[in-house]
Amino acid sequence: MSKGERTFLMLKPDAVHRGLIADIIKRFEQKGFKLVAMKFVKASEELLKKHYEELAQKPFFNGLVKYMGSGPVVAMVWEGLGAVATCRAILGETDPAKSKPGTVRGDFSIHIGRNICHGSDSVDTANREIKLWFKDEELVEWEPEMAKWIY
Ligand code: RTP
Ligand code: MG
Repeated sequence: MSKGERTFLMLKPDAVHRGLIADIIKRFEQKGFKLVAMKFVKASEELLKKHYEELAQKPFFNGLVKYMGSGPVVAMVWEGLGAVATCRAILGETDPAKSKPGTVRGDFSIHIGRNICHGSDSVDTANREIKLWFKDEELVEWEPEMAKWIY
């Protein structure tokens, strides 16, 4: 694990439509992770199919791609020690019904098909997803003033 570990997070269309963008981003910011990149986009079907390519054979795949393309998303890269696993923990379980209160999905959602926010499931996946959603020059190099109070 390094302080430079990066993960890809994405607020899904339900989070955007429900006005939850700030509330959710706030949790990763308050934790102490560093924002490296962020964009507000309506993703193409092609991009979403690539993003979820590992799930292509699942019965819910077409519905998932349709939902993810039904409105804008907020795509982000966050960095910090253990960012991949800790951000997944902040999100909760895939199924909101199994997510504890205090997690994003536990607090803001009910249904597995409308679960608010995506987080990469491994460092390798994160690297693949970051490349898929962002150009190198969109990843911002900066040192937050607070960093010395976190590490
Ligand atoms: P995500 O990739 O969106 O962060 O979610 P995840 O890792 O927790 O779960 P994953 O297995 O990657 O599934 C991606 C999304 O597909 C929907 N899903 N529906 N049984 C179902 O109906 C089902 N299983 C998964 C969820 O919206 C999940 O977030
Ligand atoms: Mg996943």
